[in-house]
This record gives sequence, C-alpha cells and structure tokens, in this order.
Amino acid sequence: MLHIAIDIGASSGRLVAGKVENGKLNIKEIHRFPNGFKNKNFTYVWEIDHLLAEILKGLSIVKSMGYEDCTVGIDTWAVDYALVGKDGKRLNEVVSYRDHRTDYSIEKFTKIISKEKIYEKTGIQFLPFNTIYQLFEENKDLLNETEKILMIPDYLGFRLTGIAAAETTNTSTTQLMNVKKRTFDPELLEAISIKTEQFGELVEPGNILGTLRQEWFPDYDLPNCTIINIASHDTASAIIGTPGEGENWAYLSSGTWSLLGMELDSPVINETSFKENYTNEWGAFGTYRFLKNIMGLWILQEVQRKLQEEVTFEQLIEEAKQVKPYSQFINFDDQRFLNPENMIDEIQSYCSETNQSTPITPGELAAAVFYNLAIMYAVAIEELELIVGKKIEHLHVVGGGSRNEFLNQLTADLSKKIIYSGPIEATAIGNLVMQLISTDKINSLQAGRLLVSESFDIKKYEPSSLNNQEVIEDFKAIVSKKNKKDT
Ligand code: ADP
Ligand code: LRH
Repeated sequence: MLHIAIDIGASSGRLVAGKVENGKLNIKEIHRFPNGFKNKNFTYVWEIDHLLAEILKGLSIVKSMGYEDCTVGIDTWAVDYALVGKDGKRLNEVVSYRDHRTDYSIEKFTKIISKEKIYEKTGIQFLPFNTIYQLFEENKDLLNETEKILMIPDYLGFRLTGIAAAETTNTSTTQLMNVKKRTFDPELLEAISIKTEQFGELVEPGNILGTLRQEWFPDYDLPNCTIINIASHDTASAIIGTPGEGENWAYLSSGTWSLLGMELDSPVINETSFKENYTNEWGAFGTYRFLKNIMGLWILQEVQRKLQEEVTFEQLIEEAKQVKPYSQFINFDDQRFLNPENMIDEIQSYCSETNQSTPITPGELAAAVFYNLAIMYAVAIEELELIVGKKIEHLHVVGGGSRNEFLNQLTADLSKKIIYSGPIEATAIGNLVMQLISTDKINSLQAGRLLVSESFDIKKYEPSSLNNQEVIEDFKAIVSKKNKKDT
C-alpha cells in the first residue's frame, strides 16, 4: 500500500509518497507548491481553496502513476482555523496568524483571565496569534453562525471527507485545552463565547478520519484514499520523524519557525517555564513537546523577499560566510519581527536604536540572521537543561533549515553540543510514520524513529574549541537593555 503525506508549511507544501521496502522507508516527492499569505482587503489571509486544489492535483498525479489505493495524512502549520456554517460552507477567509488583528490581544484578554491562570490550565506559551486570541477578535456574528471551527488540517480533511474532527496535537495549540483534563476548558471557551460542540470531535493521531469523496471532485481523476488522522500539527509530525534515541536529546525543527525543545512524557508547568514562555504542545502517544518558538528563518525569507535582486538561500549563506562574525546582536523574538512591512528596514532600525552598526548588503543581513539565531538556540538549550533538569547530549536539527550547514556549525559552536542534521523532510516522514503505525506496519514511535535513522542520511557536526561565552553575554546585555528601554 502506498502512503501519501500531505505536508503544508507556511512557505511551501508537498505531497510525499512513502513505502517500506527492504527494511527502509523510501520516499518520493510527488508534487510541491509554494505557500504564503496574501493581503486581501487589508487582512493577511491564506489561499485555502488554492491549497485544496494543489492537494487534488497531487493526488491525481498519484493516480496517474498507476496507484489505485493509498492512505493519506495531512499536516499543516498550527493555530489558524476556518469557520464552517450549517450548510458545510466556509464562512470566512482563513486569516493568517501573522495578521495584525491580534497584536494587542494578549493584554486585552488577560484582563478577563490572568496569564497565570491560562498557563496553569493549558501549559501553552503566550503567542499573540494563538487561536484563543484570534477567536477573541473574531467577528461575533460570524461566530454565531458557525457550526464548526476547524483547524487547517481538520478543515482540509473535512473538505475531502465531509467529516469534522479536532485532532489533538494541533488543537492543543489553540491554548483552549485543559492539559490535566485533556479536553476543552469550559472557562476559557466561555470567555470567548464559544461552545465545545462548535469544534469537531477530539481525535488522537492514529485513527481513520474517513474516505476521500471522489464524486465531489469530478474534474480530477483520483485514487481511492483513506484519510488517516496523523499528528496534524506539522511540528508534531516533524518530531515523530526526528531520529532521537534515549532521553537526552533535544530537537530544533527548523523552517519558517525554529522550534527548539525536548519530548517529554508529562508537561512541565512551573514559574520558570511560565516566565521563559515555554510551551507544552501535545504530541502523539501522550507525549508533550516542551519547546520554545524562536522566530526562525522567516526573517531570512522576508529579507530575501525585500532584496532588490533575486538571491538564492545558497548565495545568501555563501555571502554571510564572508562577513565579520557577530557584528550585531538582535533579539529576533521581539514582536516587531513577526510581520513588519519591510524586514530589512526593521532590522536596520533595531540596530540603530541599539547603537550598533547597520547590516546593509545581502550577506551582512544574512549573517546578522544566522549569528543571532545560533545565539538564540544556544540560550534556549541552556534554559531547557535548567528547566527540564536533564543534560542534553545532542541536538537534532530537522526541516528545510537543516540544509544550512553554516548555521548548523554555528549552532554546534555556540551551544557546545553535537548536532545531527536531517532528515530535511522530517515532517512528511513523521506524517508517513504515523500512517505506518496506524496500518500496523510498525508498532511504536521508537520503531518509527529507528526506521528513520536507518533510512536517511544524518550528518554530524562537532562543536569547535572556541570559547563563545562572551558573545552570548554580549547578546544578553544588549537585549535586556533594549527590553528595559522599550517598557
Ligand atoms: P516550512 O515548513 O515552515 O515552510 P521548510 O521546512 O520548508 O519550512 O524550510 C524552509 C527553509 O529552508 C527556508 O526558510 C530556508 O531558510 C531553508 N532552505 C531552503 N532551501 C535551502 C537551501 N538550498 N540551502 C539552505 N537552506 C535552505
Ligand atoms: C510551524 C508552526 C509552529 C507554530 C506556528 C504557527 O509551522 O506550526 O509550530 O507555532 O507554525
């Protein structure tokens, strides 16, 4: 049986076919397409119908390759949703989490329920765009008409099968789930005037969602597809596809975002995790991803988009290598970098506000991104060890960002940890692993990870002997001075 992972990240989507042959997972990319939000009537929205069309196009390629039957899993980015009316039709544009409607929502909402109480209940980090704040700002008339609020992968699954579910790994990022009771929290729902029934039925990864309704898509020649509820939050799938072994490893899922953390059996909710804004997102098999969102390679994507001429990631990396190291210290987690009008201007303003030199050339801008991200990774690793109380022996870097060997080496040098990079397509692979488990081809997460490590090339980076503690201290000093000035 062929398995198809539909994996849609903020910057691109792909359909990846997978099969176990001779004890290895072989994968093949069937279809790839760009993704991104668009400005429509002054709101940033995703082109969701276009994404559905790309999925159907990809599935018809599967059929044209001679496959009549397959299983399918869908994962996408988290927190965003579609509102569906009684007739099953979508009521709204799907607003992107980078839209500015929630810029001040945490402050407003936490006047109703305190930050401490929300964190105690959910264990989820405070990000301005969490679903709870988006729904808080949502048009109330639309919400009254809403039959179902569906997270993006659930909505795409609903469009393909007609079945409305709320898959738990993605639903946990709403910041509406009570982590102890593992269900929606009534007090949080009440504060945004939403009823539990407005969400789909909660489902754990591993079950079947339904079958593809081919008759709804007469323009496409499609195979018979059984849609499986995999871990539909892309980061949850990425960590399933990360070949960690034992307990002393951390991960960095590196793409549009940098998600750095550890997989735990139970959530960690205490004063330090609250203060440092660590999250406990739900994983498959009762695991928790204790992690931090770091602004990630989004910064580079936006720099690249705003440059006068077209420059590839490879060129940016080569040019960054020629630049004097650590020329500026920039806290890219500052909310100003979430979706500024012009990322280059924003970086330059930050540097002049902090009396630092200004990166100007593409290489200088890319270097500022890489050196500071590597510092931020090292700081997060230090915090993680402290909060979780475990020594991290190595860091697995997966996702598109793991192709960046320069950044991988910098991360090793600054964190003083051994880095293993790859697989690049860990998310699609994690999606496939859940399909293999749910169709009884393998029997556990551990077996899945072993299969991943035996099937894909993993590269090792050793930390250099340079003492980089000083740059980390310089970074912290500039950031704390700037934060004080801003408050
Ligand atoms: P997402 O799933 O969030 O859309 P990906 O996992 O696809 O993100 O990773 C996208 C990132 O991968 C880009 O922002 C870029 O930094 C990095 N990347 C892509 N191609 C290359 C390359 N050839 N060399 C180095 N980095 C790359
Ligand atoms: C990564 C991701 C991340 C979320 C963000 C919205 O694609 O799913 O885990 O915090 O997007």
